[in-house]
Amino acid sequence: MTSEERTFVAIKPDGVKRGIIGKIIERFEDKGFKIVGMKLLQVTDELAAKHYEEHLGKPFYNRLIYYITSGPIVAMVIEGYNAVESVRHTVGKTSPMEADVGTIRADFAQIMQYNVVHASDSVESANREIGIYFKPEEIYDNWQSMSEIIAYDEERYTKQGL
Ligand code: 3AN
Repeated sequence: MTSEERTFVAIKPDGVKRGIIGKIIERFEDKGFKIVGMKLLQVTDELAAKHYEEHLGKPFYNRLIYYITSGPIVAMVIEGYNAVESVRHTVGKTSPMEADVGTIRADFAQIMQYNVVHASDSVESANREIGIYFKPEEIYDNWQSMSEIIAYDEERYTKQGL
C-alpha cells in the first residue's frame, strides 16, 4: 500500500558550503516529490539539541552538534508517496561508503560525518522534525504539482470518454 506522507530533509552545512544545493534539490524534484516547505537557516545550539536528542550521550554527539551548527542548512518539507522511506532511499545509507551508487550520499559524499543531507527515518520523526524547523504557516501545499495535475486531467478525460 502506498500513502501520501510528508518528510523533513535538510541539506547540511557541508552541502551548502560546497555549492551543491541545486544539484541536491534537483534529485528530489526529478523523482517527482513535491517541495512544500523550504528555507535557508542557521541552526542554533538549541535547535541542534532538539534535532539530535536521540544521539545525546553518544561519543560523536559533540562533533555532530558542532558540524550541524557550522553554517546554514537548507531545510525542506517534502511530500510524496511513502515519502519517508522513498526519500531515505534517494538519500542513501548513513555511511556514503555503504550507500548505493546513484543515491545522494554515494554520489556526493565520502564519509559519514559529512554526508551532505539529513532525512527523517520514520513518520513520527518526520512530524517531530518538521515541527522543530517549520511553523504551520511556512508550509505551502495549496498548489498542484505536475503529477497531481496529470492525475486530475487523466481522471477527467476518462470520465468524458476522451
Ligand atoms: P541518518 O542521518 O542516516 O539518519 P543518524 O540519524 O543515525 O543517521 O545519524 C545522524 C548523524 O550522526 C549522521 N549523519 C552522522 O553525521 C552522525 N553519526 C551517526 N552515527 C555515527 C557514528 N557511528 N560515528 C560518527 N558519526 C555518526
